[in-house]
Amino acid sequence: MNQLDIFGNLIPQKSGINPREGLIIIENGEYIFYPNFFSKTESDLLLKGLRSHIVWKQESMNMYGKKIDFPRLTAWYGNNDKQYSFSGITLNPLPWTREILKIKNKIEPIAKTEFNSVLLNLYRDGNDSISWHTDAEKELGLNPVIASVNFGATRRFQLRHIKTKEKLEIELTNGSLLIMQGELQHFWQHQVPKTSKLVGERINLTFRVIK
Ligand SMILES: O=C(O)CCC(=O)C(=O)O
Ligand SMILES: [Mn+2]
Repeated sequence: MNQLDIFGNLIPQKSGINPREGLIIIENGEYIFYPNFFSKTESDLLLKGLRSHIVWKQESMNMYGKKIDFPRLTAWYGNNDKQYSFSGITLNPLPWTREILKIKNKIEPIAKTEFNSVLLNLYRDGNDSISWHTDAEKELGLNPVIASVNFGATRRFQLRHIKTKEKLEIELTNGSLLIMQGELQHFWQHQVPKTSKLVGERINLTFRVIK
């Protein structure tokens, strides 16, 4: 549980791996974390379903005239009037699937947000990753609420304060829910680094509101 000071205010989280759950207030931002939001049975079923029903794509970007593959597979689903552009690519959404809607319906009351799109990432092994970035595209609005759901292998999620370089780490376990909100995207970058550990597949879904 969160710790409160004598005035009843939440004590900001210090650097290091964060095993706490619930609403976590940090400097210049906040997030909500539940390591076991989905049960193991539910998570294993959703991992299998998403693995086979989602149309996974190898997207690439252009860097200095060279085509570079993203180190993971991706997919974009949601309301059909919402396009999304990042890293030089523009995605048109595929229609919601039964599994994605099941997840969306379960997380929306916690996020207090109605999402209209979801970006899915498939990390095939420890060599797949996403490097330092913020989810601060214009179409996400000023202080976006981004709900990230994880199935499969546990991977380490890192946050780094843009100015102070302070680092926080969270183990994103099978069935976990991480909601980034408040000013977080203005002040903190995040990444899931590669790992030399032998890890299996992991599917991450980040639900977003495209304005
Ligand atoms: O896989 C994750 O936990 C993070 C994914 C992410 O940051 C993104 O898709 O923008
Ligand atoms: Mn992100």
